[in-house]
Amino acid sequence: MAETISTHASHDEHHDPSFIWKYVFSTDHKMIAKQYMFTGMAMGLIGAFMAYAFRMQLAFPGMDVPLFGLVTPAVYNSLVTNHGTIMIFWVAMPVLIAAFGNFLIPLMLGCDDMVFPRLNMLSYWIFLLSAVVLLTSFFVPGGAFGGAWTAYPPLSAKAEYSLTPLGSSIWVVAVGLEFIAFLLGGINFVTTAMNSRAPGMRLYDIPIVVWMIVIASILFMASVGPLLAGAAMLFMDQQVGTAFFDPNKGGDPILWQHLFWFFGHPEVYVVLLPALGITADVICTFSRKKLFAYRTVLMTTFATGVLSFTVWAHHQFVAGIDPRMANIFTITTLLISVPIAELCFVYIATLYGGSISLTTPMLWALSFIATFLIGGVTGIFLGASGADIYMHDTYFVLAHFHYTFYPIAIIGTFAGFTYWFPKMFGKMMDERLGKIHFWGSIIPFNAIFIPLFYLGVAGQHRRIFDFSNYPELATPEMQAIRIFATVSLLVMLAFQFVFFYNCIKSWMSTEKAPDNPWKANTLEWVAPTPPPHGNFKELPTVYRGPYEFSHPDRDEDYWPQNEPA
Ligand code: HEM
Ligand SMILES: [Cu+2]
Repeated sequence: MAETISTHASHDEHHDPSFIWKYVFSTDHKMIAKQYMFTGMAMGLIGAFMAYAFRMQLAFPGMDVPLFGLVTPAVYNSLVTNHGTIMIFWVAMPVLIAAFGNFLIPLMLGCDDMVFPRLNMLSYWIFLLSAVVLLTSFFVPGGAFGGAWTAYPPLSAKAEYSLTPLGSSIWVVAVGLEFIAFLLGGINFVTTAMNSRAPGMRLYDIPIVVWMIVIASILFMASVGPLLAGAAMLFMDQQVGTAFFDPNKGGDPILWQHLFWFFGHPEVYVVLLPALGITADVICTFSRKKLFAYRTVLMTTFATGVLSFTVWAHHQFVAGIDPRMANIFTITTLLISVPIAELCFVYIATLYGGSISLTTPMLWALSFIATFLIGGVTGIFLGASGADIYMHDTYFVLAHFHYTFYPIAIIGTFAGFTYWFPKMFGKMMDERLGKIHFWGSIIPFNAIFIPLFYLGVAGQHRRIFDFSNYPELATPEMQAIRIFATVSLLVMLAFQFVFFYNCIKSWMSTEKAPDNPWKANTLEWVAPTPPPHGNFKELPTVYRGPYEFSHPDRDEDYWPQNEPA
């Protein structure tokens, strides 16, 4: 409470904040959202650059990769490990939850800021510190951690088993700091959504994207505890001489796998839910309809969250768990595909009969459904323990989870970014460039990963540095497939310049975006563009459902079904 009061006081004090107060020590949720967004995107460039370096190595083993240099076996491992870690913890998390959550929650709830603005700022700075700590590991003796993003002991636990003893510990510390940052953020998000809504806004009037970010925050906070404890134990194994995970001294490496995946599977839903929410809102606006079966979607999301805590051992079918246990985890895994399939149908039902306009954000949102469906359907194969024993740790798994993470981290981000760009930066983006960027990303993405399903079924193992060392896996026609995937990646990366050019061009343009350019019906578009400190000229009163907010710019012709009966 004290926090809230002091913020209101500071609203008055800092009417004309200096550069430092405005951009560095800002407690304004919109500025913190941008800080998270830019940091996340910068880390995304680093993660993509790593993918470029190791995919070049896979296509042309032993070559001096342009702009990077030689990829030795140890460097390969570090790159793959940190690519995975960065993409999930330092890209998907900050962009989807922290950036969109910070930007949207107060605006969509019709309030002036987060409940704990200073905690919010602290969260960002701890997050930035964690990113810096992680990146320093590339410059220490031995290099960055190379024991995979899942950090299984014994490779990760003991100096004598690891090529990167110092890098491993820095990795654990960085991940721990990152978790703390998101714990602080999660507390803020949940409290704000529960306590700080505009007058008249019931829980059922909260737009689905806000709900999904809030539920994701709850999932994160509920799952991260055991892993934080596990990280502390791993750190002690590395540096203090304990043996929690060292079987030679009575420890149990499988314990780590349980701690990791008890967090790791819900974590997939932590990043998935915000992306699903963003997609839902974009689809509503551009099909001119409200979300189909809103309350059912909300209940489904809660149910998915609970179920996501019951599937973790599907990652451990080959770790020697009892086959009867494996059956149980097979069943829960197949069960969790039901609510996700339901959400896909909800999207299609929302589109059905709508007046659809294929803007750039809408193209991204539609492609989310198509690509995520491939990720989900291939997951059903892997969830069945019998099939997984054959496919485990092959490129089939790799292609499967990229078909879930790419829609989440990349498509979800671009859908949300291109949709809310006018509100965030006060300018419109160029639609033509936006569409070129869309097609230039989505076609090469499929060209990279569809062949990898094939390689996986053929038995190609993941995390292998040079397939010419494994003649049974490196037949000539398979090398051609690897080269095809790498070239597709180069094409995709080249098209990202179109995006950056579009951002800069739009941002520099002198033409101001209107307050509600898409004629959307959620509350954030009622605020002036870009929203000032404190967001709304006067706090709005809500008297309709989440997708029926009437606003000055509301286009009656577009929203016929929202008229009160
Ligand atoms: C930009 C396009 C991307 C490409 C071309 C790419 C490519 C790859 C490849 C080839 C590997 C496996 C290397 C090996 O096992 O030897 C890999 C691993 C991985 N990638 Fe990606 N990736 C991309 C984007 C992403 C995104 C967006 C995410 C998540 C949000 C992600 C998460 C991961 C994870 C978690 C791993 C596993 C790391 C490990 O084995 O420890 N990747 N990626
Ligand atoms: Cu899982």
